[in-house]
Amino acid sequence: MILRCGRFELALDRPLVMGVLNVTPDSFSDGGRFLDSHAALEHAQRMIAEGADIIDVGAESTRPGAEPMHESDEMRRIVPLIEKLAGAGVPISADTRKPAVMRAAIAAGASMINDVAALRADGALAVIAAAPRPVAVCLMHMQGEPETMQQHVAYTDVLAEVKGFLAARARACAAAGIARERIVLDPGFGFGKTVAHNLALLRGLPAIVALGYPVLAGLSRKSTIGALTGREVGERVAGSLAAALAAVARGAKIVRVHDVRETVDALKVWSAVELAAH
Ligand code: 9MG
Repeated sequence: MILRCGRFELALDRPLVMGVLNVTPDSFSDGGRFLDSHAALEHAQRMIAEGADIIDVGAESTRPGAEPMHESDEMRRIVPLIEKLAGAGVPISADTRKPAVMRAAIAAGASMINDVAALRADGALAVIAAAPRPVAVCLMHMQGEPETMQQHVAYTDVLAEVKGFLAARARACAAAGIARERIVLDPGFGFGKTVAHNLALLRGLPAIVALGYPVLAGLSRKSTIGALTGREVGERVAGSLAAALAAVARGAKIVRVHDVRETVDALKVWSAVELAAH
């Protein structure tokens, strides 16, 4: 299995690490430490040196309770950063829900769009279909909107509903002319889900993997890890590593993480045990 990611072609014969670069003032997990663009660049370069395969740059917070950000503010924060990182040697992903920001990010050199709204915004599918390069797209499941998503969480069968949604969004991409080698699916841990829902999705991940697309899992430092360990955000590395390994053991091909060095080491050991014989 390969992922077409702009000018990159990523082999998915081992799990890949996507390093998180938040340039938002209120990111729940790094407290907006990388608002300053020099610090953000340094952090990205550190994550690449530590072995990150992809860097995901985002400005709009999507943590529970977060309000939407104005399009021009979002562009101002991420586009210059993507321009500076585009030659860094790994694909740069733009974490955005807005079609105009997607278009600007691609023009600035982004190789992937990470959309927590799975290209449901008006015009989003068209932007990806018309991109000048075959940028990859991560289609994530989210129930509700970040501002209120943890207030009214309701599923009859969370795994079946998330799987059905992701299959439908992949079909929408196919209908828009987006090749399947450009698509990544993501159950959206923590996005309109309780701890029990997140655990059910993690246990049931093979059912989503069975759709035939690479699956991305993002559990790093999330509140589910806090609930299971009793740890504050900055102390969730060990819990996040266990969650990442549980995800790749169930077929996830990409893990989205804050702690790149630790995750790369954990995956090296996991891969040596699990993949060497194949
Ligand atoms: C932006 N963002 C925050 N959490 C995420 C997750 O779990 N997956 C993806 N694709 N993006 C996320």
